[in-house]
Amino acid sequence: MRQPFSLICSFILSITIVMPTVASGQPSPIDKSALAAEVKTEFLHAWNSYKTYAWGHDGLRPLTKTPYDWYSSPLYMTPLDAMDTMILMGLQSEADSTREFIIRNLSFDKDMYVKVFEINIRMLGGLLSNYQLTGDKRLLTLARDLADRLIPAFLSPTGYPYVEVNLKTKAVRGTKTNPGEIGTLLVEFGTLSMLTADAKYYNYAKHAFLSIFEARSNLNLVGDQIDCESGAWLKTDSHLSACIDSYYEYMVKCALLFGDEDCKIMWHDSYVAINTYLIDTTKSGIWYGHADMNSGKRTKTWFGALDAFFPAVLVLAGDTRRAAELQELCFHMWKRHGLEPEQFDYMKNEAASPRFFLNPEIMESAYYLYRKTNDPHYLEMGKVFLDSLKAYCRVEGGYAEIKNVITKEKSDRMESYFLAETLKYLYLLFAPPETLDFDKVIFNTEAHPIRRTW
Ligand code: DMJ
Repeated sequence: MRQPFSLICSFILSITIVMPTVASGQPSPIDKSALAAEVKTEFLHAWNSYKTYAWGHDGLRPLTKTPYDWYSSPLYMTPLDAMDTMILMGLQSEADSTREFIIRNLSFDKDMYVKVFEINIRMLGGLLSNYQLTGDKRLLTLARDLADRLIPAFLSPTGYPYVEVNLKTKAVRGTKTNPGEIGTLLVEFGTLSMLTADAKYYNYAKHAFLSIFEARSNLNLVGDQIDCESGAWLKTDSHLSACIDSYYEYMVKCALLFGDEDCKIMWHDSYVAINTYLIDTTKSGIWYGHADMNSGKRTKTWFGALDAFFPAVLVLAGDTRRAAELQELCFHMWKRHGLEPEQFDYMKNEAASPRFFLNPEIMESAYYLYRKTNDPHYLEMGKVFLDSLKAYCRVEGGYAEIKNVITKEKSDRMESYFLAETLKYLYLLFAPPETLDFDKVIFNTEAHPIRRTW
């Protein structure tokens, strides 16, 4: 087993400057309990829409009011992903009946290929978190069964998991992977090891994580596509966005959750590289852009909805000042079009990819910053996010993604993470702090809180 947990508060890196708590001293004009109740109402709108139009399936298409499944047979992704949000919101009987449904119906004994990354963060993370919240051992049994079926994915020549694995036959496919998919397994697999006293889960995920870190360039950067059989980099663009984002997130989180010293070192080296090559000081502020992993040359002046996870990670890593500065830029990106785009060109001050997938990251960062600083500014920010979501994404059949943040044209999908993450973080931002002890949990990248009970 790994080293004992080291003090969360002591995880402040030498290169960071910690900002003192900054409460304005002025009474907040924001009515937190009314806003928490409003978020809960919106959660129920989305959840009841799923129940009415898509029950028994993975997700809801809110415009046509029809269900969708990821694979040939449903894995009940929305109910499993949403269950711990219900618990935190005090929707106990809803959570209990959802849990019974999952336990009675969910089986992983299915001859179908699934995406290792997505199934890990949504389903394994959801099962573990709900096990910890309820003590229902049947959830841990399901979690272990799922992890055992995912393990064949790790049996590549490099130790990087294949993209997909067949849950029944153990066959694998998909060799083009990325640091995000390789490095976002240890919170869940490591937790399973701790809860079952079986080190193999930790070891597979840790080996993959260390191996991809070892494939970094001389500049300590990673690219955004790599072959899991040859180990060759296929794309060398380096950034904080999709395909890399949670690779960095899990360095910090695993250092805190498991006291893993390797993860702490990986983060330290990576953060220096990020602040050397990705950081971009512009007239509008200090952004993080794209650079080539080998030359360090700027490739794009893009930052996007997914990159907005980074302030939250910086709060955890102890760099609250940088987190607060970056969150202001994220907020600017949101306000520019009234919703944040998938990609924002910060030099042109406009959307580079105008889609919006109901993403949670910017709310997650607002929540972390509010818990850390107690500054009501983050509550005001949260209210803007909630108002925009209601104005542009709410439809009769739930909440819809947006094709174009400029025209606000909608698209027919509501991902399970809208219930697992987006509305959870918004709720936690406004809810009383005792709803969840922020200092005692680590959220996986799908917002499933994990408590260090070992
Ligand atoms: C979620 O599935 C997870 O947060 C993941 O890490 C990347 N982002 C999506 C939602 O934006």
